[in-house]
Amino acid sequence: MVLVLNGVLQAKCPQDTQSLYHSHPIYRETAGQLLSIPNKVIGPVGLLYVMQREFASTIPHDKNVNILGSDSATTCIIVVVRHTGSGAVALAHLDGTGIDEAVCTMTQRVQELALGYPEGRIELQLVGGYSDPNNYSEEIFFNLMNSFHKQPVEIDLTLACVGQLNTTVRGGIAWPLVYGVGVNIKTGEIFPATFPDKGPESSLRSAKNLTGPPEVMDVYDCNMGLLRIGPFNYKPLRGVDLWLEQNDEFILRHLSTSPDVEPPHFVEEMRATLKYIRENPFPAVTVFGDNRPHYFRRDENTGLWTPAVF
Ligand SMILES: *[C@@H]1O[C@H](CO)[C@@H](O)[C@H](O)[C@H]1NC(C)=O
Ligand SMILES: *[C@@H]1O[C@H](CO)[C@@H](O)[C@H](O)[C@H]1NC(C)=O
Ligand SMILES: CC(=O)N[C@H]1CO[C@H](CO)[C@@H](O)[C@@H]1O
Repeated sequence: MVLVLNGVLQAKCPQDTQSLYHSHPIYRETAGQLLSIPNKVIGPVGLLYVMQREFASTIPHDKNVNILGSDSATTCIIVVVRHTGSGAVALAHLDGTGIDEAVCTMTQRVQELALGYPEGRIELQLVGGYSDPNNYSEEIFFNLMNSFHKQPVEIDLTLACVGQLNTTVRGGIAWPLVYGVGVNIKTGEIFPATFPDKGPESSLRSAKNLTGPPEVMDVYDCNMGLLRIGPFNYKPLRGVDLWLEQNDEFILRHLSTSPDVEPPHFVEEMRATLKYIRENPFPAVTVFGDNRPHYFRRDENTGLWTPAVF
């Protein structure tokens, strides 16, 4: 019983986004403030990009990271947990799977990073998950609320730009208004953003999302300043050659949860992922043969993540 809405401890968590916005109109205002900020296009320097089924956490004086961010959310929800006293922050991009565990781990991680700061509360911000025709995002919202409600600390929901508040109707089709957000880790400021560069090994990470285990992966060690990928395995994709022979429309219709409203690069990225799976059907052998993570460190000259050799 520890979810706090608009400053008030809740006995029950909201059943859906409609009832949240109905009982607490303040969330309409804060979502409106987010939506009034113009979208920023963020380059790779100082960026820690979080892909679907990943999370990362850090602290304001991390010299390797300025912005934590994720985009292409459509039916997914981007979750930001931040401790106000220390500024420790975690960001996840969640679909329907692994929510309970991810919520628990993110909350614990932020608390660990906030040790030694007696003042401060834990704030929660949710962005993404437009009103899709299958109600995928409503289900994610509901599961998120329940998972946060179970945490042993009080969690203040300060922003929920999801469901109808993140939806506009054009030509009879519901569209998301915000596809992605960035968090300035120094100030905690959150803003709509897109990220053309998804960071190292994006096809490998995307392959894990497509056919891999449902666990949400922690991709960053802020004490060491290391981006960390794997080790993990994913299933070879049956008929991957057949998939690659299909036209764009087919790929869009069958591999997206929201084919009408995907960003323009969706099919291109999906093809790159399918090709990657074709070339690496058994990553446990060909990619993570030594069963060790792949590490990347921020290069001081270029500001980009480069493979770290030990
Ligand atoms: C989605 O939710 C709305 C409102 O609760 C409902 O009217 C609609 O039938 C649902 N759609 C599906 C596909 O479940
Ligand atoms: C992850 O996989 C789902 C299908 O399970 C797909 O709709 C989504 O676009 C994928 N996301 C990325 C980043 O590859
Ligand atoms: C369809 C719908 O509810 N759209 C809303 C999207 O968000 C803006 C800002 O909160 C609202 O003004 C729209 O009504």
